[in-house]
Amino acid sequence: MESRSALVGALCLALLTGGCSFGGARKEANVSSVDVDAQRFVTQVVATYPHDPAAFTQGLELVDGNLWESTGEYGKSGVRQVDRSTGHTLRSGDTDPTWFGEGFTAIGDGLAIQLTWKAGQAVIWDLAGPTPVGAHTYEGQGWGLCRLDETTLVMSDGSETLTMRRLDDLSRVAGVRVLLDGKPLKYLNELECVDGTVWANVWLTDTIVAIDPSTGRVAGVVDASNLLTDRSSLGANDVLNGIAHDPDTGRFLLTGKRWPTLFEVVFVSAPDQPAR
Ligand SMILES: [Ca+2]
Repeated sequence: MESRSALVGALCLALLTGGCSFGGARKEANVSSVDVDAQRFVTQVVATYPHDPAAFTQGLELVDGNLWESTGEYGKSGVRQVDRSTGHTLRSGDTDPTWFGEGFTAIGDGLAIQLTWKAGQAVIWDLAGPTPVGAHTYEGQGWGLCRLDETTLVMSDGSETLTMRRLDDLSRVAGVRVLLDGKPLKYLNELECVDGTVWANVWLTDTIVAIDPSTGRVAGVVDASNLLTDRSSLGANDVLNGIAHDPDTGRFLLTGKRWPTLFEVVFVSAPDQPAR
């Protein structure tokens, strides 16, 4: 039931139509108009798995059922395929040590793109290695990346603006300003595209938002603060960062920078969600 609720939620947020129900484990919430405030959700943990506490997670994505992670920091950046159940790295490749790895998404044909923070280089990876086989360049900072459709990628840069980019060369096509309850929402970081909705976690917070990329409107806000209760081993920058959607279950995999745990979750309506 939970997985169905999460899947329905993602679809409803994408469509922004009335009559959809979210998070059947709690009361229903309906999107009746594009003008209403964003709906509020919380995370409900279905399962937990180990996560490499040395991994500075910058991107998380399931590619053909395999979990891939991009990591950051100078001299430590790379991409890796991870055994979901153990957290062990199955295979990995190192990013140029002078580049700081950031967001990651698969682009088909066994390839993926990894952004870098300030280098303006988007590394093209052949996931069979994984081996870097080329790069695109871009202006400004690179933070998060996901594939919206067959030809379009969505990219964040830490601001309140998402840019749509061509999948084949990462050139900028358009930009959209993201608004939460009518106000700009900056620090958009790791992204996950699910059926036309862009999910983004907000840097330095436990908040994930669901964005309609055609308008920039935030349709849903997820409070994920219940995931990692013991943060005594973490530093100030070791925050929630990593969203991967599992199309087989409708659930999401979430983790953070140097977090010891990967969480499998569904999003359910917040208990104080106002009736609509
Ligand atoms: Ca992702």
